[in-house]
Amino acid sequence: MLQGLGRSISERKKGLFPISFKALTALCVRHPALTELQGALYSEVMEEGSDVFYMKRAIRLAEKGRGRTAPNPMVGAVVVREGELVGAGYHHAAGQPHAEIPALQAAGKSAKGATLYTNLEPCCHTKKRTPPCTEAIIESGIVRVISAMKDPNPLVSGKGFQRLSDAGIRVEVGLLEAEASALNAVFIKNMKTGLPFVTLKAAMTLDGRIATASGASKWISGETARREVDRLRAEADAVLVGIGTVLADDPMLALRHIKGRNPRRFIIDPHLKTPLDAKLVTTARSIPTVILTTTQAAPYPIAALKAAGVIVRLIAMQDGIMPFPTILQDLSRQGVTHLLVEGGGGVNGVLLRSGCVDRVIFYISPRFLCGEDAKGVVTGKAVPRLEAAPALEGIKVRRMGNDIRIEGRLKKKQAEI
Ligand code: AOF
Ligand code: ZN
Repeated sequence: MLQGLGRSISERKKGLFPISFKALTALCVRHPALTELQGALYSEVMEEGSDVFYMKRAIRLAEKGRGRTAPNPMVGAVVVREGELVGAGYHHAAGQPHAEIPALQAAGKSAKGATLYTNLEPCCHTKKRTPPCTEAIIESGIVRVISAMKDPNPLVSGKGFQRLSDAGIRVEVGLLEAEASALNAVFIKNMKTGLPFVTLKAAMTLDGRIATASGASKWISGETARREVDRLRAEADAVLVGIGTVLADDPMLALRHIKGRNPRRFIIDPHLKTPLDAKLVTTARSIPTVILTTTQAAPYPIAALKAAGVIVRLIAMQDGIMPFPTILQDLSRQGVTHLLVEGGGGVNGVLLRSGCVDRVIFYISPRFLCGEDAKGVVTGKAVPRLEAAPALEGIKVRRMGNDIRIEGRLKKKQAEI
């Protein structure tokens, strides 16, 4: 197991292996080309052997499962004995062993008397795909378990820690909890609400437009940003647009620049206007397409769409609209854990006003489309008061080529907290 975790310089640069101050200095002396990167590399420095050092390593290992573990969380584990790392592992995919198992296997007899670091509470529940990790930990002779956070899964939540301490293991919880919760934000939302995590993504100009008056939008953002959108698509298990976007752009919503798993494609189409020759329809047999419509849709296209391999779901209307919370419940029933919304202004507006968005990622191109006949990024009825404006927190800003990327989590309104 440890062999697969080689400590090459490139991996260190990617931050997979936090490095000690001494080791980094020696590395820079040996490889003068690294001097330029020293600033960035020093931010990775932390005291080797500290609890934080090993927990960071567990979190970085967990991240290796990104995009493959749904509906499970990303989890990493390391085993440390007398200051020496003797085992490491991570959860590769749902149905496969949990992170603790390969870490303990690699440690073998050295696990006796050792400490296990993991970013999530070890599981203790049975009647599931894999056996409970708590029993493997107890049998291995581990004496101390450090976890970043409780498992939000009600079948575990605190019971895993209890089982370990009942067996005489020292349990410490909460180290780097903020990082660990951010890492598994999707899993936490799924467990706590039963609904998919929603990321709203858009590419716009500096004046908040996503297309010219005639609908031209290819391409607002540059290639670096567009590549990242592919990564977002590969990470989510579903992508959603409104019928307006289908009619204006005829999008494919598939990975274009990178290899990976394509998400299922969902269209909100209340009156069933999706053309039979739309790319989302003609490719439905290779990448699933689902149309969310209402009982008001004309019956005949349903049969034609189904014949083309499209799945059609009827959503109950409420006050003449398809309520987004109902849509999310339906997606959850179809096994969606993370929804990426790439809607036009209409869908973006409905979603932001409905309070159903968890995270926003906008790419801003330093250009202007100059005028209200160009399509806006968020349209529909404006919020009546400044205090009612949906707002972001935990903002991250990054430059991507010529574009600016801004990401944030939607602040919960007082009533929702
Ligand atoms: C851990 N370590 O690596 C993971 C955990 O269906 P299963 O057997 O894979 O169990 C899934 C549940 O186990 C999941 O909902 C979560 O509570 C926990 N995930 N726990 O100790 C791991 N992936
Ligand atoms: Zn487990």
